[in-house]
Amino acid sequence: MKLFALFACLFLVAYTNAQTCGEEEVFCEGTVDECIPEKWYCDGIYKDCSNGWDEQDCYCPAGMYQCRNSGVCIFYAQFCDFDRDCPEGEDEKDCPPCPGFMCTDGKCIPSIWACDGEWDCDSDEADCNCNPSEFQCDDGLCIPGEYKCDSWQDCRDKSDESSCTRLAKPTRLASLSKSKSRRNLKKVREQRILSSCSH
Ligand SMILES: [Ca+2]
Ligand SMILES: [Ca+2]
Ligand SMILES: [Ca+2]
Ligand SMILES: [Ca+2]
Repeated sequence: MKLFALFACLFLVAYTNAQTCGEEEVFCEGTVDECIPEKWYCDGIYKDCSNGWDEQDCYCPAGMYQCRNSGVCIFYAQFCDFDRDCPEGEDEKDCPPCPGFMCTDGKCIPSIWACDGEWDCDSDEADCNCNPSEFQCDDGLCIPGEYKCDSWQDCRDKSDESSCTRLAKPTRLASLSKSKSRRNLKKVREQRILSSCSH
């Protein structure tokens, strides 16, 4: 019974200490009241807890960050790169705001990718104003007007091929030529993006 009371007491002390750490901190187990920033845990750089607890049981190579709980190893360059690399997302916390277009799923993309006719995240093609010559899919994507009712699905939601009166299927030749022009369209967009990045 005494042993149980001792364990209960130790647990209570550890729990109470853990609770005194801030939200972005971890408690140094085995110490009385030491807390360190999360990013210092298993950072392979320095023993930040006085007893070195933060660098025990770490298996990521030196210079890599070990994500909490999951143990996933990431490079420090993956912090604040607008991609969630740690399962719990601590690599994307407290980061500067997105310099481009912020998608509703948390992804940050260059502004020129928004409303460019290709989905780059969950929301960059919604709420775009199409040119008069374009057709707007129900989900917001703009596609060339001639792609409407051409028996090819161009809108993710198939709205370009719904409400069509004609059912004619494209000839093999027509299909090939359209496929080529679509590939070219994509290539042009990629070149446009690359050239804008190099400036
Ligand atoms: Ca450390
Ligand atoms: Ca990241
Ligand atoms: Ca886009
Ligand atoms: Ca179509």
